[in-house]
Amino acid sequence: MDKGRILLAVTGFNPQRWYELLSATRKVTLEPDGPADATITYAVVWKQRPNLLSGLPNLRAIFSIGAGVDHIFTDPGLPKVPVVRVVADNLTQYMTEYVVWRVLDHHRQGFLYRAQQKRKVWHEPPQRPASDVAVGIMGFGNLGRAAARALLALGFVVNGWSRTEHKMAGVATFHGEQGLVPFLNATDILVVLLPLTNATRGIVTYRLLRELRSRNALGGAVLINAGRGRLQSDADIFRALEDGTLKEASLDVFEGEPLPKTSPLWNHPRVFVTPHAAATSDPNHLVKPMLEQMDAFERGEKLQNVVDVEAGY
Ligand code: NDP
Ligand code: OXD
Repeated sequence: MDKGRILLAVTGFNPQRWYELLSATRKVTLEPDGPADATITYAVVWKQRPNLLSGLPNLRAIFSIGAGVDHIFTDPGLPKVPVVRVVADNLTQYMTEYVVWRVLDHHRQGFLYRAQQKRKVWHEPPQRPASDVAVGIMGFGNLGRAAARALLALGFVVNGWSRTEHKMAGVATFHGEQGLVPFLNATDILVVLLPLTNATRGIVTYRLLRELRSRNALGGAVLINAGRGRLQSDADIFRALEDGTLKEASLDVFEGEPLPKTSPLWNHPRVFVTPHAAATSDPNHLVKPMLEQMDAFERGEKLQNVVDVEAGY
C-alpha cells in the first residue's frame, strides 16, 4: 500500500508546525482538491469545517489533534471511518501538572495569600494535611487516572467517577448514575475531566455542586474543570460561588470560548481562569506517533485509541 496523503483541516489556530512535521514523511494537503478528492487517505483535524470530509472517497481514518473528539462529532457530514484520539505521555503529563497545580493552589490557600500580599498583610492561617482533603476526579479515564496517581503520591484522599467500573489501589471508585451522588458527597475538590458527549453535556449544574462536601478542611467546596466548557453551566458556577456552595474555582474551559469579556467569572476574586490551556496538543510530541500509526495501519495493523462513536468518546 502506498503512503496515504493527509488532509490537515484545522480552524482556530495556525497549523503551520503540524504541516511541517506531518510533511516529513507524507504528502499533506491543506484544502481538498474539490469535494471528492480521491488523493486523501487520512484527515488530521481540529474543529474541521462542517462537511469538509464528507465525500472524500478514499478517506480511511480521522485523527483528532486533541484527546477530546467532540469537536469532530459536531460535523453533520462526518464520514463513517475510524476516529483516533490523542493518548500521549506528553499531553497526559501536561494535564497532570495542571491538576496538581490547581489542587495545590486551592489546598495551600493561594487565593488568600494573593489577596493578603495585595494588602501587605503578614498573617499565617492554619495549615492542614493533604490527607484531610478528598479530591474527586469526575472522568476517571486516561487523564483522570494519571492525575489520581500524582495526587495519591502527595497524600490526598482520591475518589474517581466513571461510566463503567474501575479499580485503582488507594482510590475510592464510583461509577454510573447511582454512584454519582455518593461520589460527590465524599468530595471536597471536584476535578472535572469528562469528555463532552450527549450523556455528559451540562452535567455540572448548581444542583450537582450542592452535593459536594462543603463542611470540610478547606472551608468550602472547590471546582476545577479542565474537561469541556459545555459540561458546565457558567451561570450556575457563578451562583454557587456567590452563595457559598463553592468556595473557589479553577476553570480552564467555558460554555463559550473565548470566555466573553462580559462574563462575571473573569473578575471574580475566587476564580482562576486559564484559556483552555491545561494540556496543549504539542505537534513536536504528537505528530511522530500519528505518522507511526499511519505506517502501522498500512502494514495491516489495527489503529490504536479509536473512539467509540456510539458513546461519543
Ligand atoms: P478518556 O476517554 O480516557 O476518559 C474519559 C472518562 O470519562 C472515562 O473514565 C469515562 O468512563 C468517563 N465518562 C465518559 N462518559 C461518562 C458518563 N456518561 N458518565 C460517567 N463517566 C463518563 O479521556 P481522557 O481522560 O483522555 O480525556 C478526558 C477529556 O479531557 C477529553 O475528552 C477532553 O474533553 C478533555 N481534555 C481537555 C484538555 C484541556 O486542555 N482542557 C486537554 C485534553 C483533554 P469509562 O472509564 O467508564 O469509559
Ligand atoms: C484536547 C484539548 O481535547 O486540548 O486535547 O482540549
